[in-house]
Amino acid sequence: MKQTIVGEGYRSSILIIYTGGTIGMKTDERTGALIPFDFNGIYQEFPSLRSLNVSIDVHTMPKLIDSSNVHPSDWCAIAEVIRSNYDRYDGFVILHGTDTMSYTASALSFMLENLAKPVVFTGSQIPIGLLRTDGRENLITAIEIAGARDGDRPMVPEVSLLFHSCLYRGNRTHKASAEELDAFRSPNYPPLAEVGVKITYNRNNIAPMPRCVEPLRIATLMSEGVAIIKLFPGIGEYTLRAILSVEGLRGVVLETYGAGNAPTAEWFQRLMRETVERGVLVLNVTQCDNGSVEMQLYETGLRLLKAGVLSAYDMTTEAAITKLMYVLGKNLPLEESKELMKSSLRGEFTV
Ligand code: ASN
Repeated sequence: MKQTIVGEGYRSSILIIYTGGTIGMKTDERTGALIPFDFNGIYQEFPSLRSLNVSIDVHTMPKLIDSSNVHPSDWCAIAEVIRSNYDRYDGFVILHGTDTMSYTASALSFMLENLAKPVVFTGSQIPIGLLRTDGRENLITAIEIAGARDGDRPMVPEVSLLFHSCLYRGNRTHKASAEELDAFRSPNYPPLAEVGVKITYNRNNIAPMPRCVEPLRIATLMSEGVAIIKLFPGIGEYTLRAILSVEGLRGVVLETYGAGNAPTAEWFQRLMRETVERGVLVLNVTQCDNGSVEMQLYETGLRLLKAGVLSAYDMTTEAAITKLMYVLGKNLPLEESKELMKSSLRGEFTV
C-alpha cells in the first residue's frame, strides 16, 4: 500500500518501506500487548516531517512482521519494492525490527547490484507510539540522510543503518544490545556519519558513486544449505560431523577463536578437509567482537588455511552468512564462488 504524505516539489523524494518491528508498534488498549499500527498515519503523528526538505511516500509491506520472523523471501520482497520504485525516488528508508536488521541490511547490500542511491535502514528499541520512543529521532534522521545530497549526487549511495547517533555501513553492523538505545555497533568500520546537533558525514568512509551508473539489478536467489557453527571448548566430533554431513550443505560460517584459530585435533582437521573437498565453502569468522581473521598467525589457524578454509577477514557473522547465500545463489563454478568470497564486493571487509 502506498500513500503520499508530503507534497511534491521538494528537493529529494524518499520512499519509506515499512516492514514491521518495534518502531511501528503501539499498545493495544484492551490487552496491553504491542501490536503494529498503520504507518500511513505517521504524518499525523509527526507533523514535523513536513518541515523536512523532502517529499515522502510510504510503502507498507503486505505482512508486517517482528523481524525475528524475517526470511530471505522477505529480503527479496524488499529488494523488489526498491527495484520497481528505483527511478522514482532519490532514496529509500527501510523501517525494520532491530533483532535481525543487520542480517537484512547485509543481505540487501549484496542483493542490490549497481546500487547508486541511499538505502537507509532504521528501527527503534521503544515503540514509536510510546512517549520515550527513540523511533521518532531515528525515523526523522534516516529520512534526512536518505535525502541528503552532495552537489548533484546522493550523499550516501549505499546500504546503511542509522541508529541512535551513528550511521553505519549496513553490512558492517551488529546488534550489540537488547536494552540500550545505542544498540548497534560497527566493530571494524568507522561510522559513515555522526548525528549530534548536526549530521557530520565522514566522506572518506562512504562508498563513492560508481564511475558509470548502471541500471539497478536485484539478485533474488539466496542459497539455502548454509549454516553457522560456533566453536566452543568441548565441541564433539559426533555433533560437528552430523552438522557438516547434512544433505544439501553448500556453505558454512565457522565462528572460530581469536584471529581465526580452531583445535588442531586430528579428527577436527580431517573433518574440515573432508568438508572442503566435498565442495562446501567454509568461511572463517572470528568470535571476537572486533579484529580480523589472520590464519597465518598461529598453527591453529594455519591448519584451517591448509584445509582450504577461506578467511572472512573482519566480516561480521551477519555479513558472512548473507554473502554466502548471495554468492552460492549465483550457482557459479566453485572456483568463481571462492573468488567472490575472497573479494570485498560492497566494502564488507577491510582490504
Ligand atoms: N523484536 C523486535 C523486532 O526485531 C525488536 C525491535 O524492533 N526493537 O522486530
